[in-house]
Amino acid sequence: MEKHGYRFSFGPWNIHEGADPFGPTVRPTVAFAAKLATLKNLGFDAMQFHDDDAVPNLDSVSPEGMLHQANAVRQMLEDNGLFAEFVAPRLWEHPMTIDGAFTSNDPAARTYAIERSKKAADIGRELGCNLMVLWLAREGTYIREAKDAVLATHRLLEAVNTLLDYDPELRIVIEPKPNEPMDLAYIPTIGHALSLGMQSSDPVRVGALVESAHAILAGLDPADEMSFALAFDRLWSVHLNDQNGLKFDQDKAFGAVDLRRAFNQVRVLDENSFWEKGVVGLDVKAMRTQPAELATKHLRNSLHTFLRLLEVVRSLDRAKMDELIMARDYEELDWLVVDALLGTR
Ligand code: GLO
Ligand code: MG
Repeated sequence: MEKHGYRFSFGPWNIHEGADPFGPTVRPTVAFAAKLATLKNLGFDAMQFHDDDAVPNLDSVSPEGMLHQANAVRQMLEDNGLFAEFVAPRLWEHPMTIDGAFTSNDPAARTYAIERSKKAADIGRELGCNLMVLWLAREGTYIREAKDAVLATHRLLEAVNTLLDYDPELRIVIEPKPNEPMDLAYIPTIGHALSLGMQSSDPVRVGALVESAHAILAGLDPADEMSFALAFDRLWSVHLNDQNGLKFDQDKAFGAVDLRRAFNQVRVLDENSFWEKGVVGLDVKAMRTQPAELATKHLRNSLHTFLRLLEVVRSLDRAKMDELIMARDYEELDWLVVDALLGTR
């Protein structure tokens, strides 16, 4: 589709070795440069980054070494006509973050989390992007009595404020998820993410990222979660994917489970000119059964599904829909949508 106006991204972790909690890797590691080439060849515009995707071994690199490495990555991006969408501090792998990062009961762990996030902000600056994603992976508990939830909420707010203060150009997007790796997380929905942002020291610099699967895991509709953030002009990124009900976070290709649910996400994004506001990001995993040379089709499929659904959205007969809404003939409206999704015979 020509002239759709959208820009697309995925993260290096979306081309992966295929390990799961019950089995080892099944594909070789792909070098960052090769992932970048795939990104470009598939028609994407931007790369998403964890801090250590840009600067491996971040915890043991000197500050100058960190900036030097980040700069080399920026050069690679520029050479390929690409850009960095965001940098996210990876606060869930280091032993210090075993019981959470900003909400850990251990003050040394909380300090580590703040210092690590400041490094992520510095890397972002060096990559030429001021967007930081906070996926609050371990900010929750395995048992509810382990932490004070009121205190944890204050600690999250304090962390957001510290980062806003550290870099006056930084914009933060909170990516909520209700569970996994924790039993229960403190910021499970967009409502939680946005209330935290509104309480911060600079609310215009805190927005949200909706991941389709995370909304579904919270028992919510991703398009409605997006709409809530759009209503306050706070939807600055999305992680499109799909999820087959309430189980582990599957990160299936966008639209692979429920095409109509995917259609409605594209519809609300397009009705609210999301192409002017942010990049359409994917967060999808290849099936473990795919051999290495075929393990990027989940990215291709997701992008194509978005573009095909965009065609459907833009071809809808809006006058007819308004008429049906006014007449409250929702069965006919239902058919109009289903018929459009089924395509021509
Ligand atoms: C996991 C999250 C994860 C984040 C990424 C960026 O469930 O979706 O993939 O999006 O680490 O912070
Ligand atoms: Mg995500």
